[in-house]
Amino acid sequence: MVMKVYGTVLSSATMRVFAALYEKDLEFTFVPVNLRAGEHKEEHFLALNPFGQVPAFEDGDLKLFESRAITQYIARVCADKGTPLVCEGKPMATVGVWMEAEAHQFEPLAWKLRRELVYNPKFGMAVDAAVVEESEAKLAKVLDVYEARLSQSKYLGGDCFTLADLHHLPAIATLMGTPVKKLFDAHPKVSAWAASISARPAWAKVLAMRNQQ
Ligand SMILES: N[C@@H](CCC(=O)N[C@@H](CS)C(=O)NCC(=O)O)C(=O)O
Repeated sequence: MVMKVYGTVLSSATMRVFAALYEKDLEFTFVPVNLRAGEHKEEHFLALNPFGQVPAFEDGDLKLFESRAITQYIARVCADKGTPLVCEGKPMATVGVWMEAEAHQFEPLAWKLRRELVYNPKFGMAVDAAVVEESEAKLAKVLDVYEARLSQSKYLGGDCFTLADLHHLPAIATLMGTPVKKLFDAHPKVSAWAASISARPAWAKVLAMRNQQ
């Protein structure tokens, strides 16, 4: 049974799932969901994700939502394929710490900055300069912590690329095209890490899907 991803190539959460599938060299079916038409709030989609958000995921009779839970399922159920992405025992505890850091320290600020600097201008909405200034200042502090971590190990979870790194890819791809890039440039280890994870062939496949849109 081929896994199915419901979402859109413009959604960072959906891109996270594609990245995990490509790292694992898995075939999958992509079912586009038209957010502009509100398809994600329709009954048939709410049966897949009751929060009415993309992505949603099916593997046979298993239905999942929340991109980070989906990537963890893919990594564990296909442990013998492609890039490991997770590990066992004590090392996995550290990977878990950095997956949480991405979700709770990095992404909320990265999202505010993407909204203000990319999506609001795109949809003709005003940019709140105070939100940008405050979020940049807070993200700089988060990146100070990342800089210290990446001075100890090549990747956030340790010596290997894992989901802790992969989960950052969609936000980094967008932020690098905004003035927020300067915050990364000011952190040499973070900057080198961001460049190295962004150069992965699996991520290039995700970007190619987005660019075909
Ligand atoms: N925590 C969720 C976030 C999902 C999410 O925010 N999806 C966005 C697209 S990236 C969405 O569906 N937005 C439309 C909406 O909320 O109505 C995940 O990681 O899957």
